[in-house]
Amino acid sequence: MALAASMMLSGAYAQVAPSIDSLTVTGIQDAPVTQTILKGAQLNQSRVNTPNTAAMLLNIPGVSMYSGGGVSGLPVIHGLGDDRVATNVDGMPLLSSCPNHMNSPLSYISPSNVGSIKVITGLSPVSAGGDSLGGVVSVQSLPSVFANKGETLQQGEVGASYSSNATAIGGNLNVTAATDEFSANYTIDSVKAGNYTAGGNFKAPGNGISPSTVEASRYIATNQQLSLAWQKDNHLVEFKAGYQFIPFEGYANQRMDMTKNQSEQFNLKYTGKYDWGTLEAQAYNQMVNHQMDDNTGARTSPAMPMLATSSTNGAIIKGTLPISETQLARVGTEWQGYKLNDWWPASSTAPGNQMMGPNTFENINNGTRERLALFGELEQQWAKEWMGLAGLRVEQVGSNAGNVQGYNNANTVGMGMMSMSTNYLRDSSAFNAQQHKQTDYNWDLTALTRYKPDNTQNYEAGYSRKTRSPNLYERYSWSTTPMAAIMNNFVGDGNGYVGQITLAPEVANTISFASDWHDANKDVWGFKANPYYTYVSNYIDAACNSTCTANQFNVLKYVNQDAQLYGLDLSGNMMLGKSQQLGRFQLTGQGSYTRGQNVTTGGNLYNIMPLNGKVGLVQYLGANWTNTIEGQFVAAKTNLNAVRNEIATGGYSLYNLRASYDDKKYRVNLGIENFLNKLYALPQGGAYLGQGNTMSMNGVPWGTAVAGMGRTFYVSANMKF
Ligand SMILES: [Cu+2]
Repeated sequence: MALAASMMLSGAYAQVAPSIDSLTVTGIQDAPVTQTILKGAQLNQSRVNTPNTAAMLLNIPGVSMYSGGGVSGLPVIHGLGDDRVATNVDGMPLLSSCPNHMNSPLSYISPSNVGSIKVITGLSPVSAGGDSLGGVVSVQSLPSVFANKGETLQQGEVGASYSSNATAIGGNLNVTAATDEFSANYTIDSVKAGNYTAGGNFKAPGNGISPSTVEASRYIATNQQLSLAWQKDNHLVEFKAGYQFIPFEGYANQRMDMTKNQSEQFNLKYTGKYDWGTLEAQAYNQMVNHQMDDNTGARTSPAMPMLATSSTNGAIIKGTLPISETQLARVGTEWQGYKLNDWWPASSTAPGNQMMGPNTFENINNGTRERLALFGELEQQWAKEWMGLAGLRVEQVGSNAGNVQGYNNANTVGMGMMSMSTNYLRDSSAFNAQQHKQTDYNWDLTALTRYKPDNTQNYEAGYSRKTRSPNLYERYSWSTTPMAAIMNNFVGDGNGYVGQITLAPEVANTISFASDWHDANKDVWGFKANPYYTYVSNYIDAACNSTCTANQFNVLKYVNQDAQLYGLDLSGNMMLGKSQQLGRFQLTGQGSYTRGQNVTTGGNLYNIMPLNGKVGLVQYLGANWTNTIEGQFVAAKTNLNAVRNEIATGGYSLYNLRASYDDKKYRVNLGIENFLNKLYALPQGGAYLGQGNTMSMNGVPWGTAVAGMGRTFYVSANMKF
């Protein structure tokens, strides 16, 4: 890095011309009231002290995160998480290729390579994505930079970070060479951390190893990207090749750790501006090679290799057409073809162990999921203060999978008193006898209106219908034997899951009202409120598979039921005053309440973030310093999902201190998170399974939630050159 930096430093500073990456269309431009765009200084603040891109969204009201691995969070918006959120990176709606959803879409981009983040928490237009239920998370990598006409430029950025808890270290480098027409960029980001320690004494059952250590939380990850871009007049062509290598990532709420994840990505995009509007055309490919095992770290179960490979190919064509001064149309089509194999080779470490041999266990064999979508939407300015948006999206989702087999073609292993039932033959025969091919015809609709009487207030109200087809694991996981079923789990609750081929798509009907009040220049005060209600028909929840026991882990099956979610997001900021010596002071606050209920059973939905809020006091000192004292307050989680034996978590408050210096060339951040070293359980962190015999369904006692990180001191520095 130092060598590259010194080489680049010899290059002359050049003026950076803005790229036409963000081509805007003349005519009406109106953003959703619940849309948050993180860029510039705000984006830089959000990437401090995290290697996890999903965690960058946590200051947005209504957004929370299912945590698992250290770099692979899954965003949750208004109680709907994981596949239910339309998540894309540089326009690619990637999928998790793992029975535990370890390799989440946002794990393929490191925070240092994020150029901007757009999140819509409320009503989202159909053009923003399909095959999901509501919110949208759209992450763009750093935009291509071009030189001024007739000039060349070389520039870059180098950074390093350290966090005391878990001794997390990271480094990143970004170099660009460009002319006015051509731009080449390379980025690399590497992170490494040990197991973190909880605040206070985290006493997990059987934890004689090291109290307060959260086992299976260490990780090592590297993401690299090479970007080439060419622009001429009103045309921009971008090619991005990404490579990820994760040799290890622990999962404290799963029975397995990731022992390898390797991904190659290719993304080719064209953006052109024409007399009639803007054309975007994109094609992408991702190949994933994923491995897990459970005899790692503090786990005592025998080795059980689990492998998955996938390929994703996709194409998107979108047109934005200003029809008149007051009308704007968007039309587009999307295709995605996804292939998945998930198999578990016979385990060699337990000779004679017929539970796991002599065959290869086929979890998903030649799974395919193919989406084809068409959408059209119209924005119209009715009057100076009023605009309306209406859009329709139709989507066909076809899924299929081949026949399967268990570790052996029998229903029991062992003999006599030692005989144990696996039902491998019974379950695989029943699965193979069914028709596997399923085709869903889905349609989405968004209709809303916005009212902006003046430049201090903005309102939005409307309705959306969104549809998500079941993923391959929800449809094609087939084995009911606990040892196999517990490996199919992407909610981190410790239970085993069995799929159901005939599951219907989930349909969410949402009504939402959003308001935004602020002073005319948005620099003194602001206040936002967003109440919402969603009814989900055929919500994919879980039911007991055969017999279930309270306060234990059980085998469950996916079922269609009905659900409702409602809640309220509030956020605000206010300038408190300024002085010559102490700078300006701002008070910021946000709060979110979400309630999720299963209408069919009358119970609660799983993993709903309890009432929570943040209050911050921010000091802007001079042109470059920003200092923050923040309090984070979370209520106890008492609305628990009964069928999953969801573990209750207590209420807590955390306090953080942050300081950052940012000028054109240097950026330095330091601070202390959780400075009172509070011991707390993560409300959406799942059941603690980081140690012990995790291969046995109740080999680890039920009842401990994964603890959050204790006090950590962090420092990071970046330099542009
Ligand atoms: Cu995995």
